[in-house]
Amino acid sequence: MKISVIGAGNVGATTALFLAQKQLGDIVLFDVVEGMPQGKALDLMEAAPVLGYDCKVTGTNTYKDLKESYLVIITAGLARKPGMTREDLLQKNAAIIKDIVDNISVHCPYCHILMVTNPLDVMTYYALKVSGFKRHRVFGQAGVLDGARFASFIASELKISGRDVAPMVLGGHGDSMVPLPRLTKVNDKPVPELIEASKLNQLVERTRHAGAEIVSLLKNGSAYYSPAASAAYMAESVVNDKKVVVPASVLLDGEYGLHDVCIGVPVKLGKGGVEEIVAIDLSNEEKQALHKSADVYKETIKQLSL
Ligand code: TXD
Repeated sequence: MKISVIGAGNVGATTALFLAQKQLGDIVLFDVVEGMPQGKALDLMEAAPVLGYDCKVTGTNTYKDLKESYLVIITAGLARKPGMTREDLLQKNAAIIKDIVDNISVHCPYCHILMVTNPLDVMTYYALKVSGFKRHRVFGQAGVLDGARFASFIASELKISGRDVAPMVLGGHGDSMVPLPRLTKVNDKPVPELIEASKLNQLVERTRHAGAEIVSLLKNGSAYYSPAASAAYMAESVVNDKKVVVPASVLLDGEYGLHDVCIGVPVKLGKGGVEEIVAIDLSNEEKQALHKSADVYKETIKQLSL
C-alpha cells in the first residue's frame, strides 16, 4: 500500500512519522521546496532501525512519484499565525489545493484524499469539487483532533487517562464546532454525570479555541503533533479497513438535513473511504448548532471560484 503526504512541513512530516510507526505501507513525502522532503524522508529512514519500522519513506518534488497511491493526505498550505482565523487562509490555500488536486487527478486518479489543510471543511469541499471524485473518496480530518482535545481536557480534569474518554465533536473545524458532552463518555458514562455543568462548559469553550491556544503559544505556526496523530489514525482505518466510526468532514446530501456542504459528522472509514455516514440522534439544540456551523461554511464556500 502506498500513502502519499503532500506538504512536508510540520503536520506532513509528523504524519509521515506516525504512518511509518504504524507500518501502514510505503510513504511518499511531497513538497515544492527542493531537497526538503528528500531530507526529511532520509531522516525518517535513518530513524527506522531505532524505532523498528521497515516501510520505505521517500521524498520528492515530482508529482509522478505519487503514482498508484491508495491514499493521499494533503497537509500543504499556509498555517495560522497569532490573530488569524482559519478562514484568513482561504484564498492562498485554495490556490495551493487546486494545483495539488489537479496533479492528483492526473497521477493517481483512483486514490482517496484525506484533507488536512485549513480552512478544513471548505478545503475538503473544494478538493471534492476540483477533483470531481465521488464523495466517499474525499474527506477531511478535524473531528478526531477536536475530539482528542476535548478528551484530553476532560481527562486532566478527572485525573484519568485520555484513553478512557470517548469524545464526540461534530460540526466544522472552527469556532462553530459542536462538542457534544451528552454523547461524550468516560467508561460508558456520559460526561455530564461526572463534571458539573459550568466546569464542563469551560472545557467545551477551551476545545473550541484549542487551536488558537497553541497558535498563541507557538507564535509562528500551529499545532502539529495532535493533528498528525489524528490524520494517521484515520489513515490506519482506511488502509487496514478497520471501519472505525469517527467524525470527519464529508459532503452531505440530505444527511442531518444538510445539503451541499462539507462538515464533520460521524462516518465509518474503511478501504472504500467513507463507507457510511452514520446517523445519530441529536437533540433539537444539537441539531441547531450543527446547522449553524454548516451555515458558516456555506457562506465561506461562496468565496471560492468554482
Ligand atoms: O486538524 C487540522 N485539520 C489542522 C490543519 C490542524 C493543524 C494545522 N492545520 C493546517 O495544516 C494548517 O492550517 C495548514 O493549512 C496545514 C499545514 O500546517 P503545517 O503546520 O504543516 O504548515 P507548514 O509547516 O508551514 O507546512 C506547510 C508545507 C510547507 O512545507 C510548504 O512548503 C508546503 O506546505 N507547500 C506545498 N507543498 C506542496 N505543494 C504546494 N503547492 C505547496 N505549497 C506549500
